[in-house]
Formats: sequence, structure tokens, C-alpha cells
Amino acid sequence: MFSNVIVKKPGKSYVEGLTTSNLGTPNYEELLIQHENYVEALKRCNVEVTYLEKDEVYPDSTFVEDTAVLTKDFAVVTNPGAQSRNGEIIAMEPVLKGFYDKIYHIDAPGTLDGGDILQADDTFYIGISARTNEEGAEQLKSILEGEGYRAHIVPLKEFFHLKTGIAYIGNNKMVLAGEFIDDELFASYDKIVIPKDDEYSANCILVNDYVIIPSGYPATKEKLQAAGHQVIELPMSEFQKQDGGLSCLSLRF
Ligand code: CIR
Repeated sequence: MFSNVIVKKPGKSYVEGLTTSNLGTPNYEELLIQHENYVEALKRCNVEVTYLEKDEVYPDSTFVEDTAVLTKDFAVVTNPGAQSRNGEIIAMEPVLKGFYDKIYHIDAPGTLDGGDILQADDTFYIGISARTNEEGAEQLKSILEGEGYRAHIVPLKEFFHLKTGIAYIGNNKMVLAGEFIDDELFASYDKIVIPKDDEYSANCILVNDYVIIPSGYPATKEKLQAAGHQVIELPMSEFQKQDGGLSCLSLRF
């Protein structure tokens, strides 16, 4: 169960952030509405929301997930792999100090984005991507193993971040898309397979009694309901335009 989430309001500079998509320029007014809906949905999931003010210096800073890896006992401040985003950790660290006594760090030359880290009970999966390098992945693996967790490194082939294509929704159930569907590492999970056309919905989040998914994916909704989950759907178009998904917008712990 999660008790807390951290979110950060997107600034106007959001529209100048990083993206690989060709979905067009985000509409700021629409973006704020979608962000507000996201925060309201989290409150419905019975978590305390820490709402950070916008920071125009960092266009992508609403994607707070990339700045930290959080467990119940300790935090790891990451070292984000994109130059324009690296300074986002400076404002996040004091926020984390309000919740944690034990804080680790990923240090250069290691780089690591929180979007590349998936926790499934006592096991972590660490993606190596354009943002997370081998050194950063090894640093996190040794921190996690030292704390009694299992950790596996997963070199990515196509996905942007690890969690772009995979989500753990509890009770041994894994939502998987693309290159992860047949990966031996995930063979022991009960799989909810997301086809290519619905791939964006593989980035969903379990928050206590609900799974939150992007709206517009009725087949994904049905599969999750059939697996016994209550589902909340949220419009995510303005975040998708900047390569962002549901997990990216919060730190949950
Ligand atoms: C970026 O390129 O860093 C942002 N535009 C999107 C970050 C998405 N974060 C995530 O998947 N955890």
C-alpha cells in the first residue's frame, strides 16, 4: 500500500521539453486540466499528495518519477541521463529529506532515470536505456541488494524507459508490451499482454485499490477488470506528446 505521492505542477516551459514523438505541441491549458485530474484520481486512491510548485527552469520537471527511486525504508536520488533534466534532483532532495532518514545517490559517471526502475514486491528491474547507463544500473543494483532486495538489469531494445512498456499490478500480475512479452525474466508472472496498438496503456499504475490507465484503451480496461481490478481512466494526450505516461507524473511510496 502507498501512503504518499509527490507530484509537481507543469510550468509553461513544459511545451519546450524533450520529446521524440510527432504528436504536436502540447496545449498548456489542457495540460493543467489533465494534471489536475491526475491529482484528483490519486486522492481517490487514498494517498496523501505532496504538491510541488512548478519550476519553469526545468521544462520536464513535472515527470518527477525520474528523479528518485523510493521504497518504504529508503530513497535513492537518481542522476538523470538527460542534461536538461539533471538539475531537477536539486529541488527534489530536500523534499525527500522530509520523508526519509536514509538517502542514497547515483553518482556520475553513472546515470539513471526513475522511469527505468520497476519494483515487483521484493524484486527490482533496472532498465538500461538512452538515459540509464550500465554504471548507474550497477550502482542501483548494489544499493538494492545491500538492502535485501533482488535486482535484475534489463537492457532495453526499443522502449524509451523500462516502464514505458511494463507495469506490476500486484499479486504476481505483470502488464507487458513489446519486447518484454516474451522476455524470460518475466516468465514466472501472470501476464496481461498489451498489443502494439495499445502499447501506451502498458504504462499504468497500481495505487492501492485502483489501477489507473490512460483513457482510450477499452481492451486494456477490460483485461484489468477481468483480473479483478477497479480501473480509473485518465486523459493523457498532453503528456503523451512529451513522451510521458502515468507513472512518470508521480513518486509513490
Ligand atoms: C523526457 O524526455 O525526459 C520527458 N519528456 C519524458 C519523461 C518521461 N518519464 C518517464 O517515462 N518516467
